[in-house]
Amino acid sequence: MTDQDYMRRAIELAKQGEGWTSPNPLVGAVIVKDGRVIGEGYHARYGECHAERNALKACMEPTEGADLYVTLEPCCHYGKQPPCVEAIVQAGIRRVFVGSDDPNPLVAGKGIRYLRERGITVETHVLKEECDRLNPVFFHFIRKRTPYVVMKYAMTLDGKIAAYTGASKWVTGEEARAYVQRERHRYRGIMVGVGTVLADDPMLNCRMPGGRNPVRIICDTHLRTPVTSQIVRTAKEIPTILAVCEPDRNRYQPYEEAGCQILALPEAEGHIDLNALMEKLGQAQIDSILLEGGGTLNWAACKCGIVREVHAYVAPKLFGGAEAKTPVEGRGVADPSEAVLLKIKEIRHLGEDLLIESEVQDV
Ligand code: AOF
Ligand code: ZN
Repeated sequence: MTDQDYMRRAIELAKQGEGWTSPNPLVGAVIVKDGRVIGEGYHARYGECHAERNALKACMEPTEGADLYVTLEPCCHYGKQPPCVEAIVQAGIRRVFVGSDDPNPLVAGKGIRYLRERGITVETHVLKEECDRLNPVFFHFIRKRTPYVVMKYAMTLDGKIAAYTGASKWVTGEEARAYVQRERHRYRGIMVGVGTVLADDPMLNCRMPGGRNPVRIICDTHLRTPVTSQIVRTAKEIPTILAVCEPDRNRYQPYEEAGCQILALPEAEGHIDLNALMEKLGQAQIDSILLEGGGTLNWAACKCGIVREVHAYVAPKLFGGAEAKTPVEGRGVADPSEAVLLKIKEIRHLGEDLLIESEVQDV
């Protein structure tokens, strides 16, 4: 086994925390002595023990002289947990192999320095790119304090999200739809426009067994969400935020009684100021959002620059129709030179469909 193999194992462990650690990172750790793994751990849940301490606790034999492989720089601050670097020193670890740097200003290089000052050999950037891929959300949120927004849609090969009648069940197949449920578990929030609520009356919950429901966020400038909608009726069980520009507070009452939280926001170009909304959601510790449209909201989100990734599920079929809805509508750009530029990150096959994951290029 090489250093990379042990780090790969640490990455696999880190993924087991998916959906539960937010707004903290996914982290995995492996402890190796005399060429054998003697302890493994990962960060399982927000606020609980860090990966390094979990791996140390799992060791059934003395850790003196052992090596630690950890996907993120060990912390050196008192937060909800005591500093991992202290536990590492106390355990007599000889060498530490680190994947990602920790951009958290409380850590940022200080964890590595602390270890080196105490005579521990530290090797950094072991499988850095793979480790970094665990935590795009954490890296964004710790710096910006606004949610990492992933725009998601399912379309036909001719770019339609529904037939001209509005019927959209189904565009993609079963495997792709099951994958979407997994994605809903992974992100803290799910956001749609009121048009989607009026058209589909969706639940926007996570139907993956053992999954976690995202906080539902409805962009509803004029408060048009029906009180009888599934979303409002289940707002006591699943956190639900209605983002509005409606100034008449008397209209909030039935929604608030049903369990919804109303966020009143300034208006920008006839709809909710999405940047103001992101600030507020960040303050509520919502670090990531799956944006499930429709087209009007998707365009507004692209235009104001809050979208970080685009996940397009593409079904090998054609709907046709000049009136059939497309994923991103609004006004659009006037010229190809004004396009929102993306970089393809990954393409996967999900049954008969494709998932194309791309990142928005910073301009
Ligand atoms: C985690 N899990 O496995 C590691 C983390 O408030 P605390 O004490 O939980 O500290 C959170 C910070 O600790 C986090 O922002 C990151 O910088 C660092 N490392 N955090 O939640 C872990 N290793
Ligand atoms: Zn720690």
